[in-house]
Amino acid sequence: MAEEFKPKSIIVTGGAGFIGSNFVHWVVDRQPGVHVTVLDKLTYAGNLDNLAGIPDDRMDFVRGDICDAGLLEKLFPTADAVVHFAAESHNDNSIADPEPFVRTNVEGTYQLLEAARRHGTRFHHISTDEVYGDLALDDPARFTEETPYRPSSPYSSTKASSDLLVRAWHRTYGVAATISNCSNNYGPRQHVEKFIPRQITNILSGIRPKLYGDGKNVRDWIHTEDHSSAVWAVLTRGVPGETYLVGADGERSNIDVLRAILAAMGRGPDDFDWVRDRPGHDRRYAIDASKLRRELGWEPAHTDFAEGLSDTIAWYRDNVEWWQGAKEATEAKYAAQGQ
Ligand code: NAD
Ligand code: TDX
Repeated sequence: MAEEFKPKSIIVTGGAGFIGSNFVHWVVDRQPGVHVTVLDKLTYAGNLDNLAGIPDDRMDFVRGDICDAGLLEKLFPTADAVVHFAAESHNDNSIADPEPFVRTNVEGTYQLLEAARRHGTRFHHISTDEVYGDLALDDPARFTEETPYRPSSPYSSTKASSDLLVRAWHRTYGVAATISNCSNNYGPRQHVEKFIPRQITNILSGIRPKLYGDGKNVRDWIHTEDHSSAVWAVLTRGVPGETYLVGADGERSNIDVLRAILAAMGRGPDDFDWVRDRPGHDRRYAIDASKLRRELGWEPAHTDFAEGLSDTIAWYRDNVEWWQGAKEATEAKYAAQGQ
C-alpha cells in the first residue's frame, strides 16, 4: 500500500452518468473534507437530476467536453486529482456507431492525460473488465491484472486503448496514474438501455423483457456502491502505475438474472422474448479481485444479490419520471436493430 493520498479537491468526469453520479454521492456522503467538480457533457446518458440534493458548497457542475483542452486548462490548476468516468459506455451503441466511442474514450482520455501531465495532477482511470475479452463458460479461470488484453467490441477496444494511454503516460511522463477495471455494475440511476434497467422498466411499461442469443452469457455483477468504495480505495491508497481489478464474485447467467427479475416482479419464468444476439457477444466475464482485497483491504458491502436487485427494482418503481423520457427512444432504437 502507498502512503495515503488525501485529495481536497477532485474533478470527476462523467459525474452526471450512472456510476459517476453514484461515486459523487458516495464521496459527498463519506468524505466531508473533499470538494468535487463534476465535468460532464450531458450526452443522452448524462442527467443533472442524478446530482440532486448535493449541497452547493460540496460540488460545482461544469457542462463541457473532456476533449476540450482549453476548458481542461481552466479546471486543472485547482484540482488535486481527476477521477475519470466519462465515456461512451454501451456496447450495442458502439456496434451501431463507433465514432463517438473513439472520440470520447480515446481522444478524451488523451486530453485529460495531457492536462494531468501539464499540472502534475493525480489521475485515476475508470475502466472495464471487457478489455480482457471473454472466457468460456466452463473455463475455471478468472481475469487477473496479468491477463492479456483481448477486447472484442468497438466499446471495449476504445476502453483498452485508453488504458494503454494511461500506462504510457505514467511510464514515459511520470503521470501519477492508477487504473481500475471493474465488472458489470447495477443499482439506481442506470440508463434504461442497459440489461437490468431495461428489463425492469419493460415490465413496468407492459413490454416483454428481451434476452439476447441463448441467454447463457455470464456477467459478474457488482453493486455500484461497492465500485465507488473500490475507486476511493485505489485513488487514496493505490500505487501509481498499478492496475486493480474490481469485482465482488457475482457471476450469473443473463437468463438467471432475468428470471430473478421476473420472479421479484410477480411474472412467470418464461414471460420474455428471445431476440437477435449481439454481434461478437462476449460469452463470460469473471473477475479475481484478490489484489484489491489483499493490498488495499477492500471488501464489498452488498453481497446479497437478491436484496440489491430488489432495492434496484424498487428504485425504478419509485422513480418513473426519471426514466420515462428515455424509454420510448431507447426501445425504438432496439426495435430497429431487431433487439
Ligand atoms: P454512463 O453512460 O451512464 O455515463 C457516462 C457519462 O459520461 C454521462 O454522464 C455522459 O454525459 C458523460 N460523457 C460522455 N461523453 C463525454 C464527454 N466527451 N465529455 C464529458 N462527459 C461525457 O456510463 P457508466 O455506466 O456510468 O460508466 C462510467 C464509466 O465506468 C465508463 O468509463 C465505463 O467504461 C466504466 N465502466 C462501466 C461499467 C458498467 O457496468 N456500466 C463497468 C465497468 C466500467
Ligand atoms: O436487452 C438486453 N438483453 C440482453 O440479453 C440487453 C440490453 C443486454 N443483454 C445482455 C448482453 C450482455 O450479455 O445482457 C448482458 C449485459 O448487457 P449490458 O447491460 O449491455 O452490459 P455489457 O455489454 O455486459 O457491458 C456493461 O458492463 C461492462 C457496461 O455497459 C459496460 O459499460 C461495462 O464496461
